[in-house]
Amino acid sequence: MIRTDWTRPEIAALFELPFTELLFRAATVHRAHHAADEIQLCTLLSIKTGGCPEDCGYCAQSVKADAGVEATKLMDVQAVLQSAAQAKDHGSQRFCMGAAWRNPKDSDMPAIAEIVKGVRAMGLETCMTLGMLSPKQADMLAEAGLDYYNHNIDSSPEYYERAITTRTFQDRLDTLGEVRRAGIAVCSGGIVGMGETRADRVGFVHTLATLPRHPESVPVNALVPIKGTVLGDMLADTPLAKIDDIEFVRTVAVARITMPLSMVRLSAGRESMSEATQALCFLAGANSIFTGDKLLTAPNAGDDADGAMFARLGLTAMADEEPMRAFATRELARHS
Ligand code: SAM
Ligand code: DTB
Ligand code: SF4
Repeated sequence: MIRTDWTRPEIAALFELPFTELLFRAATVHRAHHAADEIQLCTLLSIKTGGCPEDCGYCAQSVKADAGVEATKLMDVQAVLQSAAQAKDHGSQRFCMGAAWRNPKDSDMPAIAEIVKGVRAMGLETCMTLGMLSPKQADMLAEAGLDYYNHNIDSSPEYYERAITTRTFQDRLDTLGEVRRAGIAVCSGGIVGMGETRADRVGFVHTLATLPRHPESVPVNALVPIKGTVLGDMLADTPLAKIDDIEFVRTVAVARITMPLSMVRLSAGRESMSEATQALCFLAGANSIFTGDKLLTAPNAGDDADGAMFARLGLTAMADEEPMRAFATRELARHS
């Protein structure tokens, strides 16, 4: 059954289960709704890097960070399409494009729409993450054929304002509401390992699992501690604050149990994660990753390492997500 009425105590109780019991339950839910050995492959491209006016404490692209990221303008449409073609050649199914904006300007929208149309025409699924959207901008993206919009809630409502002060948690929820209303599939998740507590991780999963409809994609990022960012420097000074792998896997498992139909993406942070930890995440229900050797600004595991890991673990690339997406959309509609 698909529930959107989870309570915080129920979610806390899942986190508290003995680890093997939690994994067993998550793997059972996963197998009921997904092919457990199939992993969706997505590729990221930063189409507009750096110089962002927001102050997200984890992000190298904020003007407040001193992480050596050079600010660029929005990439040319043709350059984006070239990069998308490469991603397709490398077996990617979804092309996710990120811009370091608080929100897009209306004057950016025609170029963004052209990019969406071009990438879609290559047979790739499209995802954009551009910051906050006005209702009109959400409609324009839907009209251009955008499949997914990524907009993370990042943490619990309580922890959010400690990581970011230039916008509110409610701003995030408002944009997610506009994306849903416009008929674009929702990709929303967050970051684990920012120094938040277990209660914050409970609040984070609770917020997503009690949205009127669960996000179709739920990225779970492990903080990539980047030198020159507030949180990266804080973790460098207090290494004990680093999230432990078991707690990260628990978060993935609880996301899987509470949002059975969603694609749960093991997102940033794989580069410094052992294969054993990643394998536990896949067992716990993660079924999507970012491939390629770069995320937005930070390094990613890379195709060679991932190819070897897939061979070792007996995982396969999801052939075509479309049937799964149609299934998930139908099931979500049936239960909502
Ligand atoms: N500017 C847009 C926004 O914030 O909505 C889109 C790009 S932003 C970089 C997308 C997401 O990447 C953030 O919401 C955050 O969850 C994730 N992210 C950014 N820096 C990260 C880091 N150092 N480690 C892990 N995840 C990170
Ligand atoms: C998401 O949840 N993770 C991606 C994507 N959505 C846009 C971004 C990860 C960024 C990691 C840090 C960097 O590359 O700067
Ligand atoms: Fe800007 Fe997004 Fe980075 Fe925040 S996470 S500073 S909004 S690019």
